[in-house]
Amino acid sequence: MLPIVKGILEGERRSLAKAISIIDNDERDSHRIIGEIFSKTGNAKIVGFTGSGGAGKSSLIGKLVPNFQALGYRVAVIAVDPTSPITGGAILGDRVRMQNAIDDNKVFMRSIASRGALGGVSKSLRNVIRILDAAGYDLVLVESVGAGQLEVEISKIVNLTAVVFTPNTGDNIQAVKAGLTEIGDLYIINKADIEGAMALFNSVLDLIGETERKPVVLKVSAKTGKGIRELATAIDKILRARTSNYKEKERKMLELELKDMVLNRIVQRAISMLNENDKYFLFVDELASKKIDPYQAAEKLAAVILK
Ligand SMILES: Nc1nc2c(ncn2[C@@H]2O[C@H](COP(=O)(O)OP(=O)(O)OP(=O)(O)O)[C@@H](O)[C@H]2O)c(=O)[nH]1
Ligand SMILES: [Mg+2]
Repeated sequence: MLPIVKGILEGERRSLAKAISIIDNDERDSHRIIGEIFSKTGNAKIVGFTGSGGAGKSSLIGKLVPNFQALGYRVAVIAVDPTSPITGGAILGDRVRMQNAIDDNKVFMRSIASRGALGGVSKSLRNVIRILDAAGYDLVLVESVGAGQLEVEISKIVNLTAVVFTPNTGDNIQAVKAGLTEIGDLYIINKADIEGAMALFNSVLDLIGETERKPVVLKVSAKTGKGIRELATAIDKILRARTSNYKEKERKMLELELKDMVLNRIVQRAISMLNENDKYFLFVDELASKKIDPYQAAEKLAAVILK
């Protein structure tokens, strides 16, 4: 067993931090580490928090953590930051924001970078969660910004997606409609203490309430703390109600992951096969001199490679 793996299994923070860096930077040892801890994973429940920048995700998480701890969870937080590297300012700001509420020795917090590629984030996130899971954290909260493809990817990894809306960041019903209706299991209207929260709450209820999944919609304020305990209870309740689905969901996730990884290897292999095949450049020549059209060229070349 690698010494770092021993540290992970003992929940030793320095080993955890180091292992997460190794995973996130896709260093050589990452495969061995995952290989050695994999059989000890599968216990953690994962909740994603998504929503526009400034919606209050970090503030909410900060207030939720002690409530989850009171419910008996060992909590870890991962901020997926697609723009800034690990040393960037975002997580520092978040730390300050979360600080009041969080006892640093009981919660593990970390941000992961993504280096642009979507696949990179998913891979990093899955494996970082495995590290935390093996270390005994049984509730992992994942913060990510936005409503794009990244959130859809993340929603495949987490057990529950909470979408955070707020009246003052231009969130309106259009934003709700734009994709987020599909990924949310829980909709949180944050900043209930400011103007417009009730109207937004009602609009979201109208829109979401009609969908088949009937997700929960809650109004809270991370600032005043109103509704936070109820929110923690609601999340806990959904997680418990779904326990029977976990094995099934985990299986699906593993299937997707395996497919991704195999396809990746095949693509890499195919690219080198193409580059090494003389016919490739012959076809390019023929294309350039208009002797063949792209469809025919692709068809013939693929047949040569796949032969
Ligand atoms: N009035 C009010 N302000 C809040 C509330 N929750 C958060 N804020 C403020 O909103 C701002 C953004 O909060 P964050 O928690 O950083 O929001 P975020 O969604 O994590 O932001 P990003 O990580 O940048 O996407 C901060 O200034 C908070 O103090 C709330 O319930 N009411
Ligand atoms: Mg934040």
